[in-house]
Amino acid sequence: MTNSNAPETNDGYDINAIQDKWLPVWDELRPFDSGNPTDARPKKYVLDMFPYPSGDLHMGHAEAYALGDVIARYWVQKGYNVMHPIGWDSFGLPAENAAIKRGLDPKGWTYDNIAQQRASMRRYACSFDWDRVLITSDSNYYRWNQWLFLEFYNRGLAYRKNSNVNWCPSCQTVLANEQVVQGLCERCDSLVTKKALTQWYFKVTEYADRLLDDLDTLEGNWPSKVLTMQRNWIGRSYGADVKFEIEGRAEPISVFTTRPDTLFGATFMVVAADSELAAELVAGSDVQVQQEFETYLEKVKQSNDIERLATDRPKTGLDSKRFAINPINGERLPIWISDYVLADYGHGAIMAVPAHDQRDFDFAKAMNLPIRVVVDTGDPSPLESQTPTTGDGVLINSGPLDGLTKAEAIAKATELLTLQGKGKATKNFRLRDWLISRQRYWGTPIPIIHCDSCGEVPVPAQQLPVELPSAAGLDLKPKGTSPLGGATDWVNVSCPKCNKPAKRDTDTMDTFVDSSWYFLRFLSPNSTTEAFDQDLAKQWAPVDQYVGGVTHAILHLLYARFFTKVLHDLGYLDFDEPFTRLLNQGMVLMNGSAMSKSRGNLVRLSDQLDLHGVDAVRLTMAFAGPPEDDIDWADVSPAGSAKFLARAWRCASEVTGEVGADVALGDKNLRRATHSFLRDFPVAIENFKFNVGVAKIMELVNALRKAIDNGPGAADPAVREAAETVAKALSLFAPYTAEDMWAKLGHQPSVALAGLPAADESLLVEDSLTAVVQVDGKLRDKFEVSVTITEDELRELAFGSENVQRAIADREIANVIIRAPKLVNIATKA
Ligand code: ANZ
Ligand code: ZN
Repeated sequence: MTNSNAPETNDGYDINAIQDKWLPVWDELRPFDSGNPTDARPKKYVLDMFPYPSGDLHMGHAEAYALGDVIARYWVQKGYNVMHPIGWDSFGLPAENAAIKRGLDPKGWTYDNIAQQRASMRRYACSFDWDRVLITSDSNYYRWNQWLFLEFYNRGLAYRKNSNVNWCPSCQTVLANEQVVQGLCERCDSLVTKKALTQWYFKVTEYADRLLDDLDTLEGNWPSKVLTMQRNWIGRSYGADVKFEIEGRAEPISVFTTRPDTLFGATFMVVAADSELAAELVAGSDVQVQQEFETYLEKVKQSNDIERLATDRPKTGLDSKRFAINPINGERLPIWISDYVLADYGHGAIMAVPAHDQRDFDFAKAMNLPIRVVVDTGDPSPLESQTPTTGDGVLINSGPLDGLTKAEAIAKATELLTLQGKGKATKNFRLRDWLISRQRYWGTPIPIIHCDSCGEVPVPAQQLPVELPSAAGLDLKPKGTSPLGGATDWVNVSCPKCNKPAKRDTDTMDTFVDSSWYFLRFLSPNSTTEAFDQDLAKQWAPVDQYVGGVTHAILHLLYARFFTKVLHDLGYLDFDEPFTRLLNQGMVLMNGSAMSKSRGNLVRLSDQLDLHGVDAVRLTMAFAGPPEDDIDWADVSPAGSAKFLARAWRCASEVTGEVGADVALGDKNLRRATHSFLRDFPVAIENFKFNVGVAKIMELVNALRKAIDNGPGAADPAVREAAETVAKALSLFAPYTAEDMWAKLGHQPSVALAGLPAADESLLVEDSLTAVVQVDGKLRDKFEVSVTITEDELRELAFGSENVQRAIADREIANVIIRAPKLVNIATKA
């Protein structure tokens, strides 16, 4: 396979020939198999986030898999049995939309792409264990999604409810909160609206506290940015639920507040416009209010949560003409209706304290409502400065709370309310339950049958999998109801309980279900009897090192953590965090922006590989900078990488010393360079400083080159030692070149298994040290000298020193003691 775009051969270094030579050898050798039960090496599980098969590999994959491979190959070199599997996250909208656009079956399209990606990964020399592969759209995978769903269902962790859900009018499907990005559909960028629908949920909120608290155990091993994002997403706030009696309503209304200390400053109440409560309050008000409300609600439905919560947005709303009673002082408060209060947070209603909350302040101003200051923070009064104060201070205008600090007043107010049965301390989460049903074809069918007599009936375990019917004859175009409804033969079944005619649930699962436990499936990817092998999970899991994009910092990681905790509680796992260590790599940009076809700055990986060779591209990815940073492909030099690789390769081809010659006889300086490399390189790699690791290899190659040309020469055993070390280290980044070097050095493949020895500490003593010269017991001079300095050289230095000569003056020398390399002691005759 010669290529017309082949890089310059760089003096005999022909990367295309090298690639063609070694790929089949590795296929034969399978150096990265991890399945041998008698393998005595310690275990390590390194996992790269698996890709969507939405086309061939691109530059982003090239970066991610190059970096993940450095880690996996490093631990192999360090003597570990590394499990490094790969699979495809192959269900989901991207495949389905692409298939619809091209008029193809999502299945054919998906599996073609998988074949292409698999071939590219092989060419890219990823150190995957090719016996551990999974594809989530295989029924032998998704049947376990169904099994897990039923496990959850039986424990009350999967349930159906009707509520206002995020709806993408273009994808014609519901979206999880996490899939709404700044109010837009994550997939197609359409404005997301709300729709009342009955949907399936996983009860993530039951795990909210643990999902939050256990983040502390990941501190230091996960990027702190990701921990912060998870914490904010879960969003626990402590505060109080406070009950307000409502005039003309039997039941009081509860509000959630983080500031019960400000109860005396509440001057009105606000109810979310799209809540049932608002509709009910309005129904009990006058006709004019009812008409205004209807118009207002229509408008509110057009906007999303982000807009609604924005502080800089002009406030809108209407007076319900109903009244609430403040439980702390019996004050009568008007109830307003607005969209800045969300229906599904807290209780969908708030007590408004305009003096100490920005949005309440803006609303009070807009609607001309009273403002009462109750905390003196030392800042100018909100009434004068037109800015609410939110800080700590001393309570005023607050009866029994007067004189207390904010914290004291929060405690006291909560206590008073509790005593009177009008409130209690509580906490609230931003996290919502996970909406998992989708009205789309290409996903895991939900294993539930709906029967008119029995209601929801789980599909019996022995009837799993519920296979996805063929797409032939189905209209896959989004239309608001699942395309599976059209598969009448499939839908109509008899009820497993009563045998009467019943219907299958036609929704499919969110693909985040698939990726929430796939890391466990890799332990026994082909098992037809269980989702994963529990004994193997004990041995291998959790994942020691997870590598992937920061785009999955919230939802995927949160869901995988949730699944792990549930499986732990169900007794299937003996750990409850899935990923011990996490590395997020940055993005690959071109001229400052993300690559995209429409922007015209797309760089094709296959072109880069043809142009520079696999190794140069991989090395460039690792050398570009810290892995968390973005790489601008316009700023890096794969051609420079190729040149360096050629230089390293030539060194190996020039080595003439015998394999197995006694290295102790080799050149000391070069040996020291090799062993300080062996000391520093692992530190760099284990701290994800891959660019530093590459720089260290470059230094060693320089030393090696110098030793061959102007030093002890190509036959010196230290030269062989250095060249072999370069090949081993380089195998992490440039596996083809490294393998070829290894062969040139007279070894059998594979260099990947050669092992990186520990540094020989005895060779690492300082290169130079300070020698001192004493004359008659007094220190007269100091020199930086080489540790290998001879006695004669040291004598010459000492007697050449002006300071020493002055100290001796014209006296006669009685005695000279020289202890190279440290000391010269001169005694004169008195
Ligand atoms: C009175 C108050 C006074 C508040 C004050 C804040 C400052 P976090 O921290 O995000 O949990 N709130 C409660 N439910 C809401 C809803 N459904 N939609 C919009 N806002 C809501 O925020 C809790 C605070 O957000 C609560 O405390 C409430 O306003 C408001 F000086 O109550 B506060
Ligand atoms: Zn039935």
